[in-house]
Amino acid sequence: MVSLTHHIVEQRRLQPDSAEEFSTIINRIVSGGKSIARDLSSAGLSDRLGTTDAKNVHGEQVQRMDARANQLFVEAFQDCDIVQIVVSEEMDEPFVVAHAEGSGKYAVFFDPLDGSSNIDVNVSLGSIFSIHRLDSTGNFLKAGCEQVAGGYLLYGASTILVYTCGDGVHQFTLDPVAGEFFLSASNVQIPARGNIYSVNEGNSSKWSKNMRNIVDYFRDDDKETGRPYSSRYTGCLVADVHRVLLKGGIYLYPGEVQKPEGKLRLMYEAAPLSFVVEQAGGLGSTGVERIAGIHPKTPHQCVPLIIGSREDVEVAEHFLCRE
Ligand code: AHM
Ligand code: MG
Repeated sequence: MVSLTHHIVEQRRLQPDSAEEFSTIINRIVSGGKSIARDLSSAGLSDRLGTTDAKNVHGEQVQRMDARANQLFVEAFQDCDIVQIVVSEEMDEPFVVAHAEGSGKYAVFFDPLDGSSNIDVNVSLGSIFSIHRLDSTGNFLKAGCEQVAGGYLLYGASTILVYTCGDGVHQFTLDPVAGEFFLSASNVQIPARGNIYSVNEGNSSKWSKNMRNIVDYFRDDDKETGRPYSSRYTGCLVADVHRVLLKGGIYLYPGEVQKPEGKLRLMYEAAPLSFVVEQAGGLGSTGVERIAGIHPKTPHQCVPLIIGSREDVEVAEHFLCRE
């Protein structure tokens, strides 16, 4: 069995020094993720379910486990001297790591607990991460195509970690007895086309006509292209995109007429997941441009997201470019 630590050292795309630094960062992410997995597995027995009184920067009610997951990731980096900045969905301002202030080369972006409306009902959740290198001016807001690595943890029937550092997509499964992640799939490839579409159709009255046409297209009957597709939506982006990664198909969280930027966040949702999916041969798009090419203006900016099998995303882009 190949452990995660061993696998990282072997990554061909990384220079020896950055392989060591990357390994340090991933190990800290893993340590936060393992604590979250442990807390989730007994959340109903502790006082970890339910909401706090706080709202996050996006105006969403913060769940107790959101706050806990954020705290666990921040703690994991508190004494790290190579990560200078931690950005999280649950913190309005970037957290500056005292040990690395002015010298740390990296910034790490987190959605600490993705799909947190699933906590109270025991459905899958995830954590998403993205690692960037600061440039010479200290700028950490870089386009997705400049990520050092991106990936996610998925807390489902088992806990898995999926990551890419630009040399393919690799999946690891947590052995709960050993407390370690071991390689469970390497060089994951997404099918060129799938038969699943994943979208919150309850929002369809808020979409543009072309957006509604996309979903109608996937629901239409057409033997040659394998339609109608099946609909699957858990409300956890990580779980829904992971299904699409393995089985093929398309996940959409579009903009709305009154809210064209959509709901999902560029730096810690759309960009890292697009890095993973594109490394597996798929596409991550807003519908009119590639997610990987967007230059962020703010740490918490939102983008529409259409992601998945290349041919399926291209169909959606084709509809939207008529707008
Ligand atoms: P979160 O990170 O605060 O949980 O929000 C992101 C989640 C995604 O996981 C999911 O795909 C989407 O929001 C669900 O939103 P909706 O309930 O509007 O369908
Ligand atoms: Mg999220």
